[in-house]
Amino acid sequence: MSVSQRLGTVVVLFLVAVGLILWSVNSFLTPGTPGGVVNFTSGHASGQPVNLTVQTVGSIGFGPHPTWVSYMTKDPTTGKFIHDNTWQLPAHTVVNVTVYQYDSGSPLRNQEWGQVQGTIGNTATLNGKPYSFYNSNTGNGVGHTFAIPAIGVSVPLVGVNGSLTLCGQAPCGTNNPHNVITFSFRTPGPGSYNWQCFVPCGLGYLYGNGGPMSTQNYMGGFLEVR
Ligand SMILES: [Cu+2]
Repeated sequence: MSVSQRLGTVVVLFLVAVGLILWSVNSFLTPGTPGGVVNFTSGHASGQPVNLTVQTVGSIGFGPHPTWVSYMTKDPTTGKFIHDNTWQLPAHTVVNVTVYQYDSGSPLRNQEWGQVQGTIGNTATLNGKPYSFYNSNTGNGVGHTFAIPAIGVSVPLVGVNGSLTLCGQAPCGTNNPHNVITFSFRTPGPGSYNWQCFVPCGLGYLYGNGGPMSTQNYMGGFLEVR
């Protein structure tokens, strides 16, 4: 190999190394695409509640991260579940939430997350039965939580039996094992508020808090209150 060939190889290897470093720094710093906004304000009559239906899936099955856990939102116009988890909502309005929970669960690291908090009546229903606390050391544990920290909302989403064949391709249909959780909360005044899951459900990431837990539109999104 001539000197210029060797030099060429070194330069190429150097550029590849720089490229890899830039790529990993960039992917570490980029929180991901925020996802689209689902509009619940158009045609909303003042004083009427808003119905928000979501599903939580153990693996989304499509997109750049098909193995990641995710929320999906039911588009109020088309009735289809879509991967857009930022919601435009009217201010000072009751939101009736229905969660179709398709993921398995486990004991919570923090039992506080087993408490239903900040909802109307500090209560929720699990498959039709009211509950205000779920002991995640029993049954199938808790899969995810739904929380809006700014207004103190936190609801444990009880897991399904992990030994069953679970839905691995969103949107999931109700023929798959699931739990139905309902609760209501009141939106605050106009502003942007984040919602998120607090269960470290990012399997395979540091302490479970990376990947879908730290990427917008998987285990979190925003309420754009108007
Ligand atoms: Cu989660």
